[in-house]
Amino acid sequence: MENPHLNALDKIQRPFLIGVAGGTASGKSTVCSKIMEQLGQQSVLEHNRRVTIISQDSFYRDLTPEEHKKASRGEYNFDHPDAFDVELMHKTLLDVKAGRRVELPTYDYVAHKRTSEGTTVIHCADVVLFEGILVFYFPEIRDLFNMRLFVDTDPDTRLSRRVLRDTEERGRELDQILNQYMTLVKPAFEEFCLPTKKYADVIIPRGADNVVAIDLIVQHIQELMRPNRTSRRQRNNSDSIVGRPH
Ligand code: UZR
Ligand code: MG
Repeated sequence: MENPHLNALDKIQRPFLIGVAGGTASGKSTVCSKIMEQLGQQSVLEHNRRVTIISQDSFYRDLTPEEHKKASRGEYNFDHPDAFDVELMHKTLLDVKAGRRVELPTYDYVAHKRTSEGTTVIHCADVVLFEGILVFYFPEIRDLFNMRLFVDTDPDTRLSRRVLRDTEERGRELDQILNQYMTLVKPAFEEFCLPTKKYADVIIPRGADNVVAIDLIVQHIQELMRPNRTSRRQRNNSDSIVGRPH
């Protein structure tokens, strides 16, 4: 049977780039997966996929031996803007916007470095979601987005998720996780991530649990992608408060 979403997606001229920011363990990846799923894309093979997700985590810099020692003691600040390879991130997103195929480095959270296992190839898509703690921090990257979402989940919920994730998936000890959270993660969130909430077009309280917000966002994306649509501005003769199609 024909997928109506695919038909709508067929008509988009260039990638519609959506930035998804929010604190650690706020549910950014889950929100992205749900948006993708609701656009009817989750089951499509990567190279045919019209909606794709890129994570800012792919752009963590390789650490110097000195920084690596700090990281093993839990003292390296991965939540600071300097931890990212901004140049590569910018270049990759420009390539994405230009509809080119890009290769993402693979990052290993246990070894804290890019793996030698190779890159992940991302093919040109119609909608690209770029998620990460600091995706609105760098002006040259922030300006590339057609729509900006901020996932706003309570800090206690985020901390409890972060503890579970770091112990289960990243092989870390509880005392190290909590110490790192209090000394690095939380202060960096307050200094660098939280102030970028003001750049969001839509703030999503309760993250991925917020089915109404996700539904509205998906409807809006579908509306923007509808072939021959009349713009909201033309219909209402007023500016739209969500999204800035350009
Ligand atoms: P999300 N991070 C690691 O734990 N290890 C690394 O090698 C690289 C990053 C963490 C980082 C940040 N902080 O809080 C989090 N630390 O990944 C961002 N410490 O990812 O948004 O999925 O929580
Ligand atoms: Mg994540």
